[in-house]
Amino acid sequence: MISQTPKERLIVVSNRLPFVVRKGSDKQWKITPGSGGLVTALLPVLRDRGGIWIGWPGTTDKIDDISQVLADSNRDAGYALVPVALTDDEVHKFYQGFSNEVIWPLFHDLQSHCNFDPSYWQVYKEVNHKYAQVIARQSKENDFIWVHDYHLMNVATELRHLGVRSRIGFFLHIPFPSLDIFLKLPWRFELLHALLDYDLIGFQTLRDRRNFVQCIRAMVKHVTVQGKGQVLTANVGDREVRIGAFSISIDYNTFIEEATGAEVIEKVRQLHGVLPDRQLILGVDRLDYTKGIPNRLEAFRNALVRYPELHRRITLIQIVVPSREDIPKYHDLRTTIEQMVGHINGEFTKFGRWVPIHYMFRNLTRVELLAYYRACEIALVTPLKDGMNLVAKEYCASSIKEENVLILSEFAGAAAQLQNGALLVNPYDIEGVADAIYQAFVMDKAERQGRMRRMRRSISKYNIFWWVDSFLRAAIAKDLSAFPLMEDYVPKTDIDVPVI
Ligand code: GDG
Repeated sequence: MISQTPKERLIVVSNRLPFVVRKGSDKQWKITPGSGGLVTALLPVLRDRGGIWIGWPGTTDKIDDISQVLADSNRDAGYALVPVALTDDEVHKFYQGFSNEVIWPLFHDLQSHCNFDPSYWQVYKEVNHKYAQVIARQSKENDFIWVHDYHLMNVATELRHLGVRSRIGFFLHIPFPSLDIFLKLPWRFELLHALLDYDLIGFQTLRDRRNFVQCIRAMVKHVTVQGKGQVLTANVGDREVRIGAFSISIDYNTFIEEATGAEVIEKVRQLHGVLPDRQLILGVDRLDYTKGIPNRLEAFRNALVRYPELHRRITLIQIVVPSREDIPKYHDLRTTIEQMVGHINGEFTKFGRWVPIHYMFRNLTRVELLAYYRACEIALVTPLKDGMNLVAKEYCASSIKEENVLILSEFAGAAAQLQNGALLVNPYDIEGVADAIYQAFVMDKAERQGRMRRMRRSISKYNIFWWVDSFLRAAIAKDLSAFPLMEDYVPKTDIDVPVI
């Protein structure tokens, strides 16, 4: 698939480099490759056509040393890694501040969590300028520059000011909010115009793209949008901007390979041995208020109250992965979750026989994560709002026997694609989620298999390589009619999920 894209050099830009750079106990720099679908999908393209990945190395230590270490460690890779240096104040105001206390909550429809501190916006622009300077130094005219995510929405504007004429694409990994919510942003006009300086803007779903189109139609003069299918064209003054929906995915085949490995199978056996004669329900999320963990715990409690036959027959394994703990809201969230787990276990535990929730607050190894995916008969993926949610897709890919049930929030981007197989729920509807837990528990094998098969077929076809390939082709294609909508993703209604 990758070979269908043109052979220009690719410059990938993301907030963080896809490598973890830190000093070992011997005071020497250590570089560990990052994991995850984006890295897996983009590194082969970078190797194939050559290019550069630009980003912050995750430390505010001296950049000259780090540049050298990155260059040395990557000498034969076929692509280069170039760091952007950030100070502690920049990390505080650009990353924790504007990115994670303004854009992250606002774009996830949680405006009450926003801290609209004007100094954050100032530093956000300065840091985006810094990234642009590094890109401008490194790029040549024919390169394609692909910028990722909400930390870097101003980069195209800064690059144009610096005289860069290359084509620039942008992909937003989180949702794009509706007009009424976007209007709350004090810097709404500047930010919208900044996005329109990209040549191609990619969103996760049709719903995000529709929200964006609604915003530009309402807020930008002399804009027209036309086309249908996956990629639209907007004419803004004398410029043409492409606007597409590209649902991100996973490296499906590698997931299956890893999930069938001996270590994973042994760990699954141990888990069933420790927790026998019941169905296991999995929740695994980064510590984040968008993931809806308290609502989920309330729904689980509701299921135990309304369906007593579930007692001792189900166990919830809730794993919370530490994240952004420097931000006070995240710290408070952890306390709330832990108090709720304590209350529910205190209320329902049968001493020596059954503890309803097994809770862990830590990072898992890949083997552990895959073992939980495989061992748990049901997954509860119930974010209040989510760009896509890769955990949902990874869980399905790991369901080798196709006997597991996915309960999925209709506000996760993944819902549009997986609605033919998942039990869709509104995460705010406590009784609705509780009923879905019960429905999953009693679902027979034939229905489980039918649902899981449909989801896996779709995830396998629209995998991470399809995502990279379709984005890169959309940036250069002459004929946009060659970009039909994903076949499973034919929204039946304007809100992407079925209505009665
Ligand atoms: C953003 C958007 C969008 C999690 N815990 C562990 C672990 N993970 C891995 C999972 C998965 C990834 O982290 C989480 O991805 P998500 O998509 O669920 O969520 P975000 O981190 O919020 O990502 C999201 C995504 O960007 C991509 O565009 O889908 O909507 O918010 O891959 O496997 N991996 C290991 N140990 C853990 O403890 N090894």
